[in-house]
Amino acid sequence: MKPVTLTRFLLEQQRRPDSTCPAELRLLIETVARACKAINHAISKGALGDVLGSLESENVQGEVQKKLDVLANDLLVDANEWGGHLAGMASEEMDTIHPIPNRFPRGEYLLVYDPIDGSSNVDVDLSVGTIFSVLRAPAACAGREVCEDDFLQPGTEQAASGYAIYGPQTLLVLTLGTGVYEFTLDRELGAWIMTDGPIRIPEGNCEIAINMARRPQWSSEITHYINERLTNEKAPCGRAYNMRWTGSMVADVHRILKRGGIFLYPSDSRTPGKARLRLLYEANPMGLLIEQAGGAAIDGAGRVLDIQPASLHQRVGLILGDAAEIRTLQDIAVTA
Ligand code: P6P
Repeated sequence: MKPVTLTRFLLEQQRRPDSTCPAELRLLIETVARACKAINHAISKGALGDVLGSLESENVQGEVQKKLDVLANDLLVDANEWGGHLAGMASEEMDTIHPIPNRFPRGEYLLVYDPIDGSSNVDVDLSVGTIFSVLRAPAACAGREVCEDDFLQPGTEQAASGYAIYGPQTLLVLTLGTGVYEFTLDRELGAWIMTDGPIRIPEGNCEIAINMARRPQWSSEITHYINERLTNEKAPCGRAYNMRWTGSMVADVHRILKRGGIFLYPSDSRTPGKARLRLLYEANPMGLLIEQAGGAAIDGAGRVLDIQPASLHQRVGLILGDAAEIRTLQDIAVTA
C-alpha cells in the first residue's frame, strides 16, 4: 500500500463531508509539523550544534531556560506568524501572548504550545517533545488584537492537539477530534509518513508513571492507590505493577498511548493546588489525545478538559491513561 503522508491525511480529512479540518487548520498543522522538523534537526546535532545547556534567563515559571527552549520557541513563532492562519500564539517560554504583527494577515486559530517539554533531558540524550494545542479565536476577536482572555478556553474547545517526540524515531501524534494518528519522519525524504492510527489505548497494562520522590506530599487517595497497585493487591492484570518515569511527559504519554498504563502528576501538599503541569499547553492537549484514544484524563477530581482556565500559565494536577484505572482511582477518592 502506498504510504500516506501527513499532507495527504490532512487533505483527506479536509474533504470529509463531516470535516473537522478546514483549509486554514490543515495549513496550521502542516506549518507546525514543518517547524517540528527544524526543531528535530537542531536537537539531533546535540553538542555539535551548540544547542545544549542553559541560558542565563528564566521563563515566567521561574525555570532556567535551556538554549533549546528558546530556539524551539522562536522556530514556532517564525514559522507561524506570517501564514495568515493564526490570530495569536502563547507558549510556556513567553511571559504573555504573542499577537500576530500588523504586517501579517490574521486567521481564526490560536496556537498554544510547550516548545520543548522535558528540556532538561536533552543534555543527557533522552527523548523530549513539542506539545501543541489549537483553539479557535473567539468571534469577539474580529477587528481587534487578541488578548490573554481569548486563550482561556476549556480543553473541550480545542480544534486539534498533538505532540512531536524527538527520540529514537521522530514522531508526530495528532488528533483533529476524529481519532489519534501517528506519523514517523522519514529523515531522508523529510516527509511525515502515517505509521499508526486510529490509536486505541490497550487496556489492562500494569504500568504506572509517577515521580515517587514526591510520595511524602501525596494525598491519602493517591498514596492508597499506589500502595494497593504496588503490593499486587486486587491488581486487575493479576500481577505486580511495573513503574516507568522518564521526566518527559511526551515520552510517558506516548508509551501509554501505545501500550497502556497510567500517568500521574497529582497536585500535592508541596505546591497546594499549583501542581507542576500546565493546563493550557500540557494537560489539555494530552488530555484530548488520551480521550480520543479511549482513555480518560482527570485533575484528580473531574475531567481535565472541562476546567475553565483562570490564567495562561495555570498549573493543574493530572492523571491520565487507561480509563479503567482512572475509574478505580476515582472510586478510591469517593470511598477514602
Ligand atoms: P519531575 C518536564 O519538565 C515536565 O514538565 C514533564 O514533561 C514531566 O512529566 C515532569 O515535568 C517531570 O517532573 O518533578 O519528575 O522533574
